[in-house]
Amino acid sequence: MTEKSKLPPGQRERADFPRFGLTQFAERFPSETSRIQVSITGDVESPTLVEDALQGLSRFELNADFHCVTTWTYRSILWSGFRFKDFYEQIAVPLAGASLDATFVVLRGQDGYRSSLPLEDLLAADVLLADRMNGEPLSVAHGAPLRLVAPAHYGYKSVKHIKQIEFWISGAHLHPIGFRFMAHPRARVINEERGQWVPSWLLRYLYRPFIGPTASRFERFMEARNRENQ
Ligand SMILES: Nc1nc2c(c(=O)[nH]1)N[C@H]1C(S)=C(S)[C@@H](COP(=O)(O)O)O[C@H]1N2
Ligand SMILES: [Mo]
Repeated sequence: MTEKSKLPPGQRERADFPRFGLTQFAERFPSETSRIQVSITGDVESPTLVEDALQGLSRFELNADFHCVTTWTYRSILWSGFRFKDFYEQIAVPLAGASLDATFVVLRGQDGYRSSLPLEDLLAADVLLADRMNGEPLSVAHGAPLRLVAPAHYGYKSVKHIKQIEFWISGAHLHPIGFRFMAHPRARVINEERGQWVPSWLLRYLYRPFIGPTASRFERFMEARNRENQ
């Protein structure tokens, strides 16, 4: 089959893969872009800083479409990295002593961004902690040095520049960024779980006008940063 699969409900294909997010993150950047350092905290026996241990996990490649909640989809990205499931089973539980009763996970980026998902969703075979994209080390625009890739969920769950992963027994630690209606606890693309309380068909129309200006803003700040670093 060479024919492309159908797009999920409400999504439209975009020709480029923009740097994207909530407006306030356009001008924030990670301070460390090459060295991976992830601290494991929350309901754990011993909070642990993971550096080299990650490289001991099996490497996986994944080809996936990327779906932003604002309705743009960029198709067929080749990611490379480590399965979250392996990170959980081979690092978080044995090294940090993450509670076996943990059900919620909060991920934090160096730019102050955060998101959460049920642990169960993160254990799916297609969820990666990715450090490479399309055969190259992850760019700063797309999440260097390490990002989550959870293709079954809207892009806002795929935290870039990961610095901390928290395992929690209760979901009380879930404090979404931005307006609450924008944060669905699972945000599965196939079920069109865009947000809470506001129907998804309405969110499609609310979000679409912001795509162009948001992408431009993120690009402008990225270019400014590149100029500064030259
Ligand atoms: N650290 C961090 N992660 C983030 C964001 C962000 O602003 N900061 N934005 C989220 C949103 S809303 C989307 S759509 C994707 C965009 O990923 P991209 O910039 O690689 O296209 O990253 C998600 N992860
Ligand atoms: Mo997004």
